[in-house]
Amino acid sequence: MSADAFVHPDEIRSMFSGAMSDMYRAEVPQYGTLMELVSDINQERLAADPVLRDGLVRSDDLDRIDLERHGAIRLGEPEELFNMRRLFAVMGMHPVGYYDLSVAGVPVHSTAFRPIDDDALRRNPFRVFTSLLRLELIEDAQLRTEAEAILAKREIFTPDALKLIYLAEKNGGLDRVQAEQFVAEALETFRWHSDATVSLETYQKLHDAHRLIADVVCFKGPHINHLTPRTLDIDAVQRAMPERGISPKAIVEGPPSRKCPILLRQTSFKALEEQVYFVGSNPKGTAGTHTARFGEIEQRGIALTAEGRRLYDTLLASVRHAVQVSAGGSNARDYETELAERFAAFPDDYETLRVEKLAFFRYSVTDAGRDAAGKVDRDVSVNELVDQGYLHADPIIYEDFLPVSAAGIFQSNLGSDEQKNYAEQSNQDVFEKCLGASVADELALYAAHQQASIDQAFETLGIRKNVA
Ligand code: OOG
Ligand code: NI
Repeated sequence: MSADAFVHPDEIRSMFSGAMSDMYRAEVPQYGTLMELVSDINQERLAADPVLRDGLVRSDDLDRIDLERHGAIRLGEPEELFNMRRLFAVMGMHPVGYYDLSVAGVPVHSTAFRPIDDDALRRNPFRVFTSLLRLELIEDAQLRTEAEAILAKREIFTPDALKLIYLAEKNGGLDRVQAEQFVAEALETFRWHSDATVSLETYQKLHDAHRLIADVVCFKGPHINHLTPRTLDIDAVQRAMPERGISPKAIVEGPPSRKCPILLRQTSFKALEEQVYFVGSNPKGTAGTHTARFGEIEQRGIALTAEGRRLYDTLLASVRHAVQVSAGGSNARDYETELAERFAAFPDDYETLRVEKLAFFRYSVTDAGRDAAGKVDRDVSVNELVDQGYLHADPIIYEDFLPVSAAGIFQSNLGSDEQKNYAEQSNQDVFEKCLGASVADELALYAAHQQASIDQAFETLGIRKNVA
């Protein structure tokens, strides 16, 4: 079959994220309410800020402003992760980054399946934060064996989904009919099932070991546990949630509000208590409840270099050391004040972020640079070219996640300050073996992106390649 007959992976991803959004809104009506709130506030911000609006028009983002940016799932077994990688690859989503959440008391490690190229991100930015349960962190050996046996019995992919993944790998793509079928079959894996696969007693035991373990082990599949649209004003959405009957987590995760946004800010509404049925003596099962699914919003800023990231991590750790926010959030104000004060040490203008190499930028040649092409001094530096007005620098947006924030999102949805101290630590090698591939290094991706823009600009200017 010719490549033309294949549906582009970016298009399959759009079909899939659209179908997932419809499914999730139908399953979790409060998520629909959050989407409406986000859209209203985005419209207000756009009307009030023509510069912001023009920027989004220029970057061709305006039409897609309300689209979901990410979702999350939690898997139980290595083979599930292996096949999930194959499934996401059909949609142009590849594993980027390794996140060890055990250091934050959550017994999982994770990656993000996401589009990598700029064009692919622009066409549809949808990504899925994917965690793998670390059963070895269950201390009770008998319970661990029981959990393993339960997971070994489940198959989270439909036979047709597996067949279509295989076909896509073999032929290099899917045609229209296959792509539509693939999306419908893939969706089944992410669907909510109110029938648990275990008895209430087993659920309770796993739940006592860690709430998250029960969420992963006791159900037929890795139900999508949240979706996350982009907001242009996260503080406004956080404030307005209660007016629409939505109960937000206590604080916004990530950096404070700034003139030049960095990395990622996110907040969520608390997971809902849902009716489920456990395996029991009567045919319908034993009625009970489970808390898992929620809604989240995010706002992204510039990607930081390793040095910038170190500064961010140090400042954030000092804030968290000074103020621990309780699940009730009674001291959320103190936390916000502390956050704002400590982050005053993080430069808040793009020029300083760039010159001090704290963040990544995409360089392009200005009109003046084009006029000067071929006449520019060959040994000139990137900074000099910017100062001379020949190069322009735009922020490269952070497309990944933050482990401390992710842990905060997990924690707020475990319904308590549940914290376990796990002795075993980070194990990227084991994760990559389960995945059947290595994860891309996100910092290397941003650095390559920046360097490619410099190479391109230097070529346009007619000078040798240089390093930022
Ligand atoms: C994932 C939590 C992490 C984020 O946005 O940082 C996450 C989960 O609860 O499964 O989605
Ligand atoms: Ni999330």
